[in-house]
Amino acid sequence: MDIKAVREDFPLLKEYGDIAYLDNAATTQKPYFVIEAEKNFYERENANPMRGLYELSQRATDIYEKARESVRDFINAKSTKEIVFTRNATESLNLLAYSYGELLEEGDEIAVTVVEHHSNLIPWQQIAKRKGLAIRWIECEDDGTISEEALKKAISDRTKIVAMTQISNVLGIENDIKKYARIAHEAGAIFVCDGAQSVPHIFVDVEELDVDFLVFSGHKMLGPMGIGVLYGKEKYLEKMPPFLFGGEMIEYVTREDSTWNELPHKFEAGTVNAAGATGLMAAIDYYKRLGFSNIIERENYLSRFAYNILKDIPEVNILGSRDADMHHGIFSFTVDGVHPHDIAEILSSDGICVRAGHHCAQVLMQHMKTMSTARASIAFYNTEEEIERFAESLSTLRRRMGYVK
Ligand code: C6P
Repeated sequence: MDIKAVREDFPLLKEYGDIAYLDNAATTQKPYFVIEAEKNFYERENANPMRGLYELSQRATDIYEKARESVRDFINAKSTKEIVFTRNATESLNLLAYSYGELLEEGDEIAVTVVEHHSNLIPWQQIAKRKGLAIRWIECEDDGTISEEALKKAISDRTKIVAMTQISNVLGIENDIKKYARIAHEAGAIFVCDGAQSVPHIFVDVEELDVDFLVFSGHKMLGPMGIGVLYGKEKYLEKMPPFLFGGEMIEYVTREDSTWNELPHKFEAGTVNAAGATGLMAAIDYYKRLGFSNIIERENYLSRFAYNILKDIPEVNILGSRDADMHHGIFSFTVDGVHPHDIAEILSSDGICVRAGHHCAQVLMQHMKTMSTARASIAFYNTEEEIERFAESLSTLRRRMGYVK
């Protein structure tokens, strides 16, 4: 991959060539093609999709549905009926918890791991409170991985849902989703996969994994903010009640009652984000243009490169696995005696962008007996030079905070 040429595709990276953007797990930068696709929608296709009978509205509908097909193809879903557009992974999980939760009964159980992002936890907690369900915790190993034993321990004959992230946004570890979905199914539960950190970085094939639901966000995979995806098996989506009510999600309305539109429109109430969907389609096209396997290869290489430098800085403690390949470009770390917010601020003064805090994973922080960490996260467009600058800045950090060594 010609990284110099690739970086030319990203206006922000060109504009601010002197910053090292290492917060890709929070959101990625956007290539021209994505920005242009959104702009083009508003300049040439803009009308309310699915509403008008005139040609422009038809065009808006067509491009929106084309985007849905491109997402279907990207994750290998059977049908576009199984692709619901939302605002982001968070909204997808709220939809799911609210709607699938309606099908559950008092005493039913939901198993979640301690490494989950709040978005794959709080919606379940809330529905559990409302409906008298129980949350069961799937504990993790010291490196953040989930063992088969831990999963089996958390499952009972009352378990109806197992919710698990494929890649942790804090530790980068990957769970064996195919195996764990099978175990959930054997126990009679459905399996919900949080793909917010995996879909952008590894091949995710819903048929192969046999997950019942998968959620992800466009903005973490080069796409625009405000567009996300809920994939769900048709048989479950059919059974679920709508989450939001209003325009376009209905079939027929009388004074007394209403019936619902067919999938996926039943879950897309109100005017949709067609420009965002178009941008997401452009992001998927860009993945294909570069070759997803080339992207994965490059990210694995950079991940190993970063790990091997960071592990040799004595005052830096990397959380999670000691295996470079288990990080998927995500490194949470602490520096002896320096608060993570100070780490992020000093790095920022050197033009390096990392995140600091609890990363919306406070249960994991409690498990690791810490309040916060700093986190660097890599994308294929990062360079070796950026990672070296980051390491160099880190290794002078303690001295700049006033420590002698
Ligand atoms: N994690 C991070 O910096 P949204 O905000 O809806 O696009 O994605 C939510 C979400 C769900 N699951 C996982 C595993 C995630 O990492 C995220 C978002 C960002 O780690 C922002 S908190």
